[in-house]
Amino acid sequence: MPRLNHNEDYWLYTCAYNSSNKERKISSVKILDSTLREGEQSLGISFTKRQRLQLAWMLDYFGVDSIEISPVISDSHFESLKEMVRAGFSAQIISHGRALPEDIELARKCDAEWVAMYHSVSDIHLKSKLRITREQALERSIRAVEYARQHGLKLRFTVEDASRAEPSYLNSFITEIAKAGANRIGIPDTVGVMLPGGMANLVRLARDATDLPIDVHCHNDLGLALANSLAAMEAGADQIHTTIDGLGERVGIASLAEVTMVLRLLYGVERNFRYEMLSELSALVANYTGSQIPHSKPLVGRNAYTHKAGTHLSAIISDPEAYEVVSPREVGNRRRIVFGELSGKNGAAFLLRILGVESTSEISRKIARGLKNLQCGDLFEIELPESRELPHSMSSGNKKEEAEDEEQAKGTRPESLQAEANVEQALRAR
Ligand code: HCA
Ligand code: CU
Repeated sequence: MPRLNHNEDYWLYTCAYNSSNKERKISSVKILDSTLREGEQSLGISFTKRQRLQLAWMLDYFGVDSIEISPVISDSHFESLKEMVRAGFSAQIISHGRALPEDIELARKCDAEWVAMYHSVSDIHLKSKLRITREQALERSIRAVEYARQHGLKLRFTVEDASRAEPSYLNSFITEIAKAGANRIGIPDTVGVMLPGGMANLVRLARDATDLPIDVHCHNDLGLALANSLAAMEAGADQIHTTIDGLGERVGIASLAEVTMVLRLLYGVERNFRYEMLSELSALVANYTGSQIPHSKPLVGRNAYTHKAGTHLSAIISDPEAYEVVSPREVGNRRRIVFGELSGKNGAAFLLRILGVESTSEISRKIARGLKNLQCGDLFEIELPESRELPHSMSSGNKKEEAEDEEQAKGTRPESLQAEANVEQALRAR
């Protein structure tokens, strides 16, 4: 039967490769989930009040730091926010709206403590969407910030379309907004056009303008939302925006599952999230909206733990870690094995074994050949039970690094340092 014990030495070189270029060590980062705001901007996604509350309850239980919703959209959203505030969640409830007194008033009517307001700062938005000047945009924004502060609210100010804004205007806009009393600055890549390095530059620009904590909100138009969110975090953003399955306007933003698991696995950030709820959260959204979780979604999709090619099957059967970096159970997903044309001798042998049939190498070879000759592609799949634990962390950073430092000081674990030295040497030799 499968050997299911995790062997940390598998990850030594992965840790070493990943650690060599990190801009800074990350010890903690917050998650704001915007499924109920940005997520509802996805085509075909619209929740009832009851569904919003159930999702909020589950997101809170999962452990996100903040949950965002806009009371401006409809009465039902307004009522949802009201009830979410009343529910006394551990997560901060954020009332999202425009930088306008009337939107702030709605937040107040719901007794929200925190508002998020956004205003465009790029010339294209000012000209084509709002038809106002840069000066008018700043003036209007400062007025909204002061209004919220005068009414005792805490606030995040998001500089919409920052990734297309003129830098000196962006810098002075953020400086003035901070002076006016904002508590956080949100840096979005509204149209998803930043490269990771570009996103880091934007965050640095914001940090030059203010000491306020920074949120990052990356759209996925070119498939870079996750990479850009991480780059922004490495450059100093302390809160990442996510949605379940990366839902959102057009093709959405970074996904909750991917961001939280990368933080744990590759950065060693231990946040005690209930990762095992990730698949259930996806399934709930799919169920509420009648849509399907895309099969190819990392971690929560049906294909995330489906193994097919013969060489993969034989490896998975003897040790799942050969092709899985997080066990399916850890994210509430299931492992599946596909039998058919590509199963090969080892797959055939495994099939016979689970059917209780004694097999020889000759028989399994014949079955493998028979499956191939059928030319029917995939014939059927089965779920394969598993009981493997998630590796503590594949990161050489933070806690793990401290532990290793301690062990190193005691002279007991030089392997990871040796691995890093090997990687650095190989890189230098190029
Ligand atoms: C929008 C804009 C926004 C705001 C992000 C934020 C964006 O959908 O209206 O408030 O952090 O992507 O810029 O979602
Ligand atoms: Cu957005």
